[in-house]
Amino acid sequence: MPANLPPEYIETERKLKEAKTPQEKLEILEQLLAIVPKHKGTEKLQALLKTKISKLRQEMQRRPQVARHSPIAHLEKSGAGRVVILGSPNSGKSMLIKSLTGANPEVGDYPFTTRIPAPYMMRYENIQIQLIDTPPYLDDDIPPLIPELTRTADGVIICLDLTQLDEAARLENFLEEMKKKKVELVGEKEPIALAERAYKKRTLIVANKCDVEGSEIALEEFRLLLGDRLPLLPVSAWRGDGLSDLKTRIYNLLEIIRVYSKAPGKKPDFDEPFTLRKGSSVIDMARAIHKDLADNFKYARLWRGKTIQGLIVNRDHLLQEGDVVEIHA
Ligand SMILES: Nc1nc2c(ncn2[C@@H]2O[C@H](COP(=O)(O)OP(=O)(O)O)[C@@H](O)[C@H]2O)c(=O)[nH]1
Ligand SMILES: [Mg+2]
Repeated sequence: MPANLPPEYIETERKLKEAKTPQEKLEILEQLLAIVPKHKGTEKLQALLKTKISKLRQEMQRRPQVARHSPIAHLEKSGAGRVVILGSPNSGKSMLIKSLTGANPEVGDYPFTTRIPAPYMMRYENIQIQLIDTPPYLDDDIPPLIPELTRTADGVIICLDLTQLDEAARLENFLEEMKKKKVELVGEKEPIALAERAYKKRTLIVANKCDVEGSEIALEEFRLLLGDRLPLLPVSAWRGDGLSDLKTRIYNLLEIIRVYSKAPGKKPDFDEPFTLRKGSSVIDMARAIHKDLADNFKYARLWRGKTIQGLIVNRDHLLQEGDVVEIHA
């Protein structure tokens, strides 16, 4: 932190900690950027503020509008994406979240330990992904907040219990009920058009408790029933089997890429990726950094692996995971 910041800056920065809504936070960050003296010694700080502002804007745009009285209104989106964890009572949803995030949701051997949906953050390499623990679904009676919450998600995990043989049949029923409520849970192969994103959700089935004896037989039955409609991954939330693979699969559910921005003559910051939807182009990246950069875009330089080093590209050039982009405006 440069020592020569004006008192007004320090004062405003203090308010940042008390900001309650993302809107408030954004306003304070913009004030900070306006106040900070513009010289060489504060360049890093200015860049940091700009990154924070653009990330917050990105997140706010993604945040769905939910009625204030709704039981999911308190759940703010955060991180690179949101994945809801659904499942029947006692299937191990909370323990799975505990093992993936290191957080401490209540785990119990009685049903309905989790009564209201609760958010947790899972670190995946250099990003955070929000996981939401949910109350269980029942045979004929899906709590209305489940389809509502699922519509706000970027991906879905259904946690099945390998020690409960009726789980697969129950799942069939659940998928049908969700369809009636206008939410379709689909596998990796089914394409999702832009207009369908609100109700078609990429889904992964996790078959939990594979540490239990005889679970292979249950797994085979689940496989038979599901066919290849939805991917099925055996794990043990308790012992840890399959969890590192699961993290990668969760990242893939989001269908995003991580792209890094770079200033001319500087090194990119690989700790601060921008996350963009797959299929995004250079101009989407410019927009994510700052609206002005997109409005005044001239050209960009691209670094990709060992083969592409500073190639000049235009606004429509498609980006890939790991790309480094330097925007010139
Ligand atoms: N053997 C075994 N038990 C598990 C596993 N995951 C969860 N459990 C147990 O299943 C019960 C329900 O777990 P919980 O996470 O509260 O389920 P939830 O109701 O779906 O949130 C608890 O007694 C857990 O100890 C697992 O991978 N293996
Ligand atoms: Mg629970």
